[in-house]
Amino acid sequence: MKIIEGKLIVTCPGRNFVTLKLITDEGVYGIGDATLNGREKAVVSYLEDHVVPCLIGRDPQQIEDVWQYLYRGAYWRRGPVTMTAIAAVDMALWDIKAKLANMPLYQLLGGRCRDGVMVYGHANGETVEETLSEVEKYIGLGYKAIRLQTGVPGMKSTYGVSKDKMYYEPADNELPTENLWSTEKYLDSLPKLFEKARTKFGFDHHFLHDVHHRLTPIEAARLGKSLEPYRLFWMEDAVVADNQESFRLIRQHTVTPLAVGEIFSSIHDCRNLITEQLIDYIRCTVVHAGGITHLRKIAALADLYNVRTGCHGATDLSPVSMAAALNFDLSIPNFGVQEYMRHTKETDEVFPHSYSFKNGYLNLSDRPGLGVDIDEKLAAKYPYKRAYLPVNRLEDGSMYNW
Ligand code: EZ4
Ligand code: CO
Repeated sequence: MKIIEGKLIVTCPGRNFVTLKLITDEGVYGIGDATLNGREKAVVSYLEDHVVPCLIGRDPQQIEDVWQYLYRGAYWRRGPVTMTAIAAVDMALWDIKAKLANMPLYQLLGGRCRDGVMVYGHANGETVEETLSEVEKYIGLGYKAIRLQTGVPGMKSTYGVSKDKMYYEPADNELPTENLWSTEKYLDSLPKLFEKARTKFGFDHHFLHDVHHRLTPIEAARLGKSLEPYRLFWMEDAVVADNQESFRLIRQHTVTPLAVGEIFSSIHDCRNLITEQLIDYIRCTVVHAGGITHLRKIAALADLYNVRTGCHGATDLSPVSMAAALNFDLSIPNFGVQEYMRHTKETDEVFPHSYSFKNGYLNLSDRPGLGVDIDEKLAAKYPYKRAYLPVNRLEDGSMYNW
């Protein structure tokens, strides 16, 4: 069996997505997500110009060997563009293998470890009251876990807090918009949100919060401590993890569980975080961390150190990534939670999929493969539109913490 074609499909049904379709000489094909928010075309070129030519004529069944060939063979290792490109190939190959086996992928990965995948949704509002009424909506929809974000009083806009609710999209402009940030105002206001949320809703639901890398280690330590009475499921991306040692300092001061990893592209980005038990949840995703093959290695390492997974799942991860993530989540022992932001109707139509939400859990049907497809004709109706994530500045105009 041979790979005879690799097609890149770029579409923007509300936001940009890049998809790789690998076609075999036997007619079976597989798809993989290759979306890297704000740097989409770099991955398109990496795949089209440098990877697809190396794949033509190769046996699509040799998933591990193809992975090693692309990772080691390039000489240049790691980095988000490379690892997203490898991830797309890897997803497409697993899709092909599971279709050949006539099984949903999670069966090939060892079968179900659980009945469904607990997901968390995003409740965000400009004020505490607005956030609380969003929490109420998510509870009404059956969610067991909810991420709470709220505007910082005195700040005009806050990253992670948007006007659109169910389909929140952070890449909001052709050039980066600029947000102002005040650590002092944030540290003062956030605990009040959780105090009110616990008073109103009690302790039956998991509450999460994303700091979006905006603090220094000692500030993060203080925040974790001040949130302890509200028993968060996790505090996410408290600091940038370029320096993995930063988490040691946070860990010394607080028992609020810590999650990080949505921007990591390799096991080496989190090796110390995991082996020194500095975090509780690792958030690497299938699309940005080298695909299912590499993510399974990260999860296996994490399992040895009581670290559970909590894969990134914002709207810039296409339904192809979501389907791949769910197959992974169902089949590993140390799954924790899966982020789930709903895609727009237009996106769901471009990517028909077999997963569905019920009572706080996502589940997959027994459709063979990843359980997701792409409607190329429909995709062609939505041309690429440049869109970037915002940047943050402190009130004096500088960019420092992040
Ligand atoms: O900033 O997906 O946990 N979710 C997040 C997201 C990310 C975007 C970046 O592409 O932090 O909002
Ligand atoms: Co995040």
